[in-house]
Amino acid sequence: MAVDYAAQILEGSHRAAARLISWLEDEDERAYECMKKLYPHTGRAYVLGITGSPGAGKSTLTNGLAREIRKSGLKVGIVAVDPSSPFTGGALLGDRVRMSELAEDPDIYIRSMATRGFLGGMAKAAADVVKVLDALGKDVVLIETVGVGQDEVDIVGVADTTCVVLVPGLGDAIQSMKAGIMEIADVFVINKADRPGADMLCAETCSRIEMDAHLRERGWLAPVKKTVAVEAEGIDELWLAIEDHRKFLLESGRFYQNRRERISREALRMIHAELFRVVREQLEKSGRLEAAVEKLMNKELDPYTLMRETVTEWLSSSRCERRHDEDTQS
Ligand SMILES: Nc1nc2c(ncn2[C@@H]2O[C@H](COP(=O)(O)OP(=O)(O)OP(=O)(O)O)[C@@H](O)[C@H]2O)c(=O)[nH]1
Ligand SMILES: [Mg+2]
Repeated sequence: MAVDYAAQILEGSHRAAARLISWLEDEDERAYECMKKLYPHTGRAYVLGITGSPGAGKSTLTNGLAREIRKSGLKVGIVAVDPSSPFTGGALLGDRVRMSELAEDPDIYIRSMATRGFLGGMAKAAADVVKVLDALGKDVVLIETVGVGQDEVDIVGVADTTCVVLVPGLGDAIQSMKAGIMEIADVFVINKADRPGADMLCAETCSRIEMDAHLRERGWLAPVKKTVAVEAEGIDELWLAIEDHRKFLLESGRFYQNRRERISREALRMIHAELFRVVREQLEKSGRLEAAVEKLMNKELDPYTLMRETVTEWLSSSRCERRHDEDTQS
């Protein structure tokens, strides 16, 4: 192992963190050696997810929140997931320009991530990057994600507190929201409150929350906060609401319960990805995948049988290997 980025990261080196994240993006084996060393130093940072539709003002809010959090001396890490999504086209440059003001602060670290290229999926990638920023000594890690598709829900699994950003004037936002969104939001943000319809949207959101018996059972009713992110209005109040949620999690015991669930999910996801990689590699290298596909095409084999047989054979062959290893060792 040539360079020990782990040691440098633990000393707070942004440069080393950037290198390690690139290794993670490239699925470079060396990344995992570093991650192993960092793992015992993770779990300290508070993770805040900011999600919402494209253009809702998530980056502007994230920027504002980072400034607000810095006022109390806390160090901040920012992960912007897929700023160059097909939905938002040229947003990357805009993000860079706005975020660059923050980049001058040595206690803020910002990383943009494209969703493509991560074999283990977006959630794993984000979880890894959060761990790096955590080990780097950031007290709060903000993750910005566009709330589209399944990934959004996965991201929630990474965050301690999730803020869902809504904006007036996008039609009946609440109606068109996917069912899951009420449940993932710990705090609602009505951004662009300078626009008409903000009060109405705020009232609608509040009554939706209060009517939902299922949400009441959680013991936490998501507060709804109005902001004008471009004017930095309402950000201080938003941060207070986030801190309230953090207190609620700690006092109710939910904090540790959530983190336990997260660790369990993460472990399963990683095992799943690794098993898949190993089995796939074996099938491809041995030419058995090609042979099986040929049979599937000709209907000499069905995928259900293939699935079961592959797993059974793989298990027995790895058992044989283990026995062989044990025999040669003794
Ligand atoms: N009027 C108004 N405009 C805002 C407000 N907040 C953000 N904007 C503008 O909305 C646009 C999108 O803001 P971003 O912060 O890039 O939004 P985003 O949600 O990060 O966008 P994507 O990452 O591309 O999904 C920008 O032109 C902002 O200047 C606000 O409170 N009021
Ligand atoms: Mg953005």
